[in-house]
Amino acid sequence: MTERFTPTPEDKFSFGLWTVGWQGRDPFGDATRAALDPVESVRRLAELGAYGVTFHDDDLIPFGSTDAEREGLVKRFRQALDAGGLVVPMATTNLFTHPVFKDGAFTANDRDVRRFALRKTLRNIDLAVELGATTYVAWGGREGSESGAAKDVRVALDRMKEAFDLLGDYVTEQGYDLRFAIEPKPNEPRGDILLPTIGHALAFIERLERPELVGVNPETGHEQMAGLNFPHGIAQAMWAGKLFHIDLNGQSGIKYDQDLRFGAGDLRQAFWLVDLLERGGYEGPRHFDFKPPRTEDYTGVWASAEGCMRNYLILKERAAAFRADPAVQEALRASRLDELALPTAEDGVAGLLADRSAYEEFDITTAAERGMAFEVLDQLAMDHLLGVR
Ligand code: 3MF
Ligand code: MG
Ligand code: MG
Repeated sequence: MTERFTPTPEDKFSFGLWTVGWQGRDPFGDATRAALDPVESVRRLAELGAYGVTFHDDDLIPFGSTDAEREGLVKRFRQALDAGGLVVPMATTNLFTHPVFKDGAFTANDRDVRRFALRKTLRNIDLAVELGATTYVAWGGREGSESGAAKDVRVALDRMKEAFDLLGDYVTEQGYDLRFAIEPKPNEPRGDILLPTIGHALAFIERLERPELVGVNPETGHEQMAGLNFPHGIAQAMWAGKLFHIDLNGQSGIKYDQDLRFGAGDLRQAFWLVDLLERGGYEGPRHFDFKPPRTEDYTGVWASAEGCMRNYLILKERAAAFRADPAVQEALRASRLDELALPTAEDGVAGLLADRSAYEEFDITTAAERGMAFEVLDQLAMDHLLGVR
């Protein structure tokens, strides 16, 4: 492998324990791989050049463990982190596997389930902070329904708001340096999930009591499952100051959540995404939430994890080459990207109304006839992406 695509901790690559640790169980088939010890995951990820590891409470401490077991597991994990030099930038709660969450957690119709979900989350927030996490992700995979009357969505959103307001109160009262990131997904496992896209989540956050504490953790495949353009969604999250974290992976079109390694699936969107993250000042972890296919043994698992990072670094190099190419800069000017950056009416309404060239004398025919030169620009991008320029 080429040296320049070998990751280092400065690249800020992180992985969920549940990604490399996925045993390949799916709705139609049993596990194809043996369980992976989190300590082994930490060791291998450190070797591969990752900087961080993330976890659901249950990834580290199996559901139902005693306090003594919990203590022992956390201690081993911490030792592994120290030995490998890995950090825990983010943690999250599993509010979807146990049958008690079959109708959701923060928005389950059953009030006692909602209270349990909050307690489970608060408990893991303490551990997350103890391990140094500054972001707490909330993916509400079971918050939703399969049928119309089963969920009163407006009321469920009241409960969702109540949950995030309470979590915000808790971290504020505790003085924790921790922000929340909502992870949208349109469906799977529920037929329809609440807060299905980045846009829904951004609008929801503005209704919270402490909106500054809450952002988004968008996942490549989740937006693409809804047929949406992931880089566009990320750009809007960045524009809103809400890109607190990101789940990178691959997806081929509108189908089940594939969780392919980053770069597989829609490669062009991956290229524009890396271009955006690198140019747009995103400083958070480049976090991979993928599933090494169940065809793979552990050699394949680590090759898949390596591939995520390698593809990111290749795309980073390709995007930088695209931006540095004088022909691209010329093509960007020909496509008038510099003009898009100018305010439209800094002269205000009065100035706009007084400007006859804006309307009365505007040469509509000429303006309608001029080409945008986007095809030349896009082919240059393609040439860079394919490595022929
Ligand atoms: C499911 C997901 C989740 C979330 C995780 C929070 C199991 O499609 O993407 O992974 O990412 O629960 O980070
Ligand atoms: Mg996913
Ligand atoms: Mg995810």
